[in-house]
Amino acid sequence: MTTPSVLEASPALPRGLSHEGLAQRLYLGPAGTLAGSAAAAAVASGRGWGLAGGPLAFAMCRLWLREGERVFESVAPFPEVLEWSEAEGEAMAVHVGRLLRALAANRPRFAGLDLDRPRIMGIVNVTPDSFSDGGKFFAAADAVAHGVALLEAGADILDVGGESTRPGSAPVGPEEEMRRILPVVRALAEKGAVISVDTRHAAVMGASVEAGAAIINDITALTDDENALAVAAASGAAIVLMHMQGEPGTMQAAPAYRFAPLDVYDYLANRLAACRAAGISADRLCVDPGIGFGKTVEHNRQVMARLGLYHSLGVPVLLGVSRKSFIGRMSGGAVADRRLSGSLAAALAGIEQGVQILRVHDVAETVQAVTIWQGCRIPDI
Ligand code: 7PM
Repeated sequence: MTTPSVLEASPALPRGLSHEGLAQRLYLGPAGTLAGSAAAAAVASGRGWGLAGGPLAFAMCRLWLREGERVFESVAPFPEVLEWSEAEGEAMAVHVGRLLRALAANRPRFAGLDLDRPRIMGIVNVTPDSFSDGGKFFAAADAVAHGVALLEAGADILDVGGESTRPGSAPVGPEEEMRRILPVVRALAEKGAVISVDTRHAAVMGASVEAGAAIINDITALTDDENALAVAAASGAAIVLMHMQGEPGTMQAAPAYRFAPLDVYDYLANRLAACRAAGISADRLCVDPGIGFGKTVEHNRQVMARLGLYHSLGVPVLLGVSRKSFIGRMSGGAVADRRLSGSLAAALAGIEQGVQILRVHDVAETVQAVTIWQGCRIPDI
């Protein structure tokens, strides 16, 4: 097993640590999830809490504490966590209470969708390989047809993107991006689909929402374009804030973290705070740990194994693992079009940890996998 040297498994909760800023270095998540009648029994007996208002519950907590460059990782039942936090002082008790409430609280509808069951976001790429007008026209028509097929396969959301974020790729300007995606957004929105737009450009965000998009999905979490925060706020749309370290062109060169799961958490917490300060209400926000964006295989694995942590941010969690290179690297080098089974396995690992939205290429296959997972784990819904 490759445990990072910064991480120390702590058999007992560390005691007597109280000093300035301690609460801000304490993180909380569920230690695994219960489902179906086990979840119901745990909640009814007071031994467990519902997770994010969904059908899963948790009966034990995971706890992380940053201590300089080290991270203590522990697991404890609720009463012990509560007793521990009170013994550590008022600030810690308040902090732990806040995190526990955020973990458990009902999530309101996101872009009009109930999050009482996992939602599937299908990927619609509009990236013409021809620069003739004919090529662009056919790219739009193909993208609309693909979007319609994904809706028929059971997609709840269509994520329309016109800029390739492939590592090493040249950025696309906002005008070209709008020429590519606006006809597609308009056509699919007219069919009643919930449209998300994968862009980091403020002008594209504004025009896409005008054209009917309900969600802005920004891999830079509204940091790349100086107008993005204001435009997104004024648009009224729902927003996905994704974590990325570095820039698509160079992000895989040398990703480095103190401890990736917590560094990603801190980044997302800061971006949520920036959005709230810009007047965006919490019910419009969603977070995404950004698997593959400035992360080594080991960083991706560390984050994937701790997805429950992000529920303590109090908003829905979106996960994008579909066909990503870590799946190839973890399975003997499978190329992108041979990563379906690994993608489904990673998606279910997310569902097991209460992720509310999955961003995928293979909608029909993912719907089947999630349906069967639910039928076996939560037979009563
Ligand atoms: C090349 C590299 C092509 C990476 C495509 C990609 C995500 C996203 C993308 C994600 C959210 C891909 C990515 N990935 N938006 N946009 N979350 N919110 O594999 O994981 O689709 S582009």
